[in-house]
Amino acid sequence: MFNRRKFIKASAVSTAMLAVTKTSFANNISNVSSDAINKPIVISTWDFGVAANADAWKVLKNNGRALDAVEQGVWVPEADESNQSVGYGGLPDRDGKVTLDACIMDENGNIGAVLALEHIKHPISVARKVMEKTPHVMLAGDGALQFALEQGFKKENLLTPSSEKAWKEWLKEAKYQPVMNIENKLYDKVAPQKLPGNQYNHDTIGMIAMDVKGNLSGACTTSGMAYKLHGRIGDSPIIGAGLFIDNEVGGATSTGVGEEVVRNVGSFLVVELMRQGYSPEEACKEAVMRIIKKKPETAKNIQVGFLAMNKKGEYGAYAIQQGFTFAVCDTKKQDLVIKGKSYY
Ligand code: SD4
Repeated sequence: MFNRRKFIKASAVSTAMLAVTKTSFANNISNVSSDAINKPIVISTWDFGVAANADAWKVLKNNGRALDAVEQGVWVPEADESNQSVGYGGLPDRDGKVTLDACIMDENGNIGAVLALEHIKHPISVARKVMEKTPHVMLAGDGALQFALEQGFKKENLLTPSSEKAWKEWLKEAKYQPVMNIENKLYDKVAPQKLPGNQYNHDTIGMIAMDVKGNLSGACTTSGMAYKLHGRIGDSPIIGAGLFIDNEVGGATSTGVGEEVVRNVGSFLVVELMRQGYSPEEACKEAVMRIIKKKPETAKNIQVGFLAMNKKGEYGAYAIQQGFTFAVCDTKKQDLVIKGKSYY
């Protein structure tokens, strides 16, 4: 039988424990002199994060705001036609439509997101407009497009000839089988970007920056899983799943099969674990372990990676499969690419 007294006792203990661990990170931070904090700094997912960080850095090094840095930074892969997983040139859904997901979060907990937005090259900027110009936090589909056009964004065809070709190739078998282990199997032999479009069907840019004032912001933008059902949304535009920022603690972002990230509210989990004193890498690892524990069979064949940074400017990552990389740019090094650790 359920013993209420025991339960009250147990929850009191765990709340107390939480309170202890919770204060530990905050104390940690207040004990660190501002000089010891690694700032400004920007980190982002995958190798293509190097070019994105470089543009974010232009803002950060001029004492700009982290929010402007992440928006400017992720513009780079969004506009890059050869990047088939973000923005213009992204691989389409199974109906041949390029639908984009993006979200942004600032140091004050302000958020904006667009879901399944078509025809707009820079969904991250539409997400920012949602945040700044509307009483809402998310706009989807036609409504998001209508809003973007009203805000002066240009309507464009985002399906490039090479993505269209890859889609037509895919239609021959029309098998939805995300190639999650590209990096795992081929990382050392072929840069993922060089793979034919029909094999290269995921990767997203998630970016977290801390400016000279020590404020954090993040952005996440993607064309989502290639050949998804029309209207499918992954983790990337969902605050708490694909991105989360808490200016007292740190920020986290994710890449990979969004369904599993959403199921575990991944990025929020990573930030909360850092609040309890986990290092960024430990927090990312624990979030990955939740995914594996919940769906061990699924996890064997998919990739999910988390990337995080805390208020000291320490960063770390962890993924299910090998091959997850992230890029770092700070006062010491501007083009660092790090191979994240992984479970398999
Ligand atoms: C999604 N998380 O739509 C995105 C895709 C991705 O690496 O990141 N792939 O589920």
